[in-house]
Amino acid sequence: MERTLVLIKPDAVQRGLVGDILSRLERTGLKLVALKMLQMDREMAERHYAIHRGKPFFKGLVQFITSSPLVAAIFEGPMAVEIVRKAMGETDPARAAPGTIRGDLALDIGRNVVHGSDSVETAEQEISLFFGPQDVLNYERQVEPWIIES
Ligand code: D4T
Repeated sequence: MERTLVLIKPDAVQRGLVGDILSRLERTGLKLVALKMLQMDREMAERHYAIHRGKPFFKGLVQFITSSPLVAAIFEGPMAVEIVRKAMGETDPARAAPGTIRGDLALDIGRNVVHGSDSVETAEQEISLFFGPQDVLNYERQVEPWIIES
């Protein structure tokens, strides 16, 4: 069982795409186990994107990700990391296949609507930046329709 961190980035929140993106991810069959809306500050953004420190796009990336609220989520399930990466499509929307989140919705590489962890190890670190253990909820996913007994 894997968990992965998803960020629905500020451009997607501003464009009203949160529901669409969450829906696409839910339809992969992965289970949503944590969800929150927040605005990242510079320190948090620099930690999240530490691997890109020193790259030419780092400053713009931090500015963008802190510019307005985003939505953070954890999806859980077998191969969650790979399934989310496939659903997102390539980093550069120009290269992302139609049918993927970025292929259908993103405008350019700097505003590519969504983030997903790139490995199980990275996911663990990224999740701990956004969520505490108490934020991750445990429930059985019902595949049958709900029957409410009166
Ligand atoms: P994230 O981390 O946002 O899920 O994106 P990816 O995992 O798909 O891609 P990444 O880590 O290589 O890039 C992180 C982030 O930086 C932006 N970026 C990237 C950019 O603005 N210019 C660039 O040239 C690159 C490579 C987009 C995503």
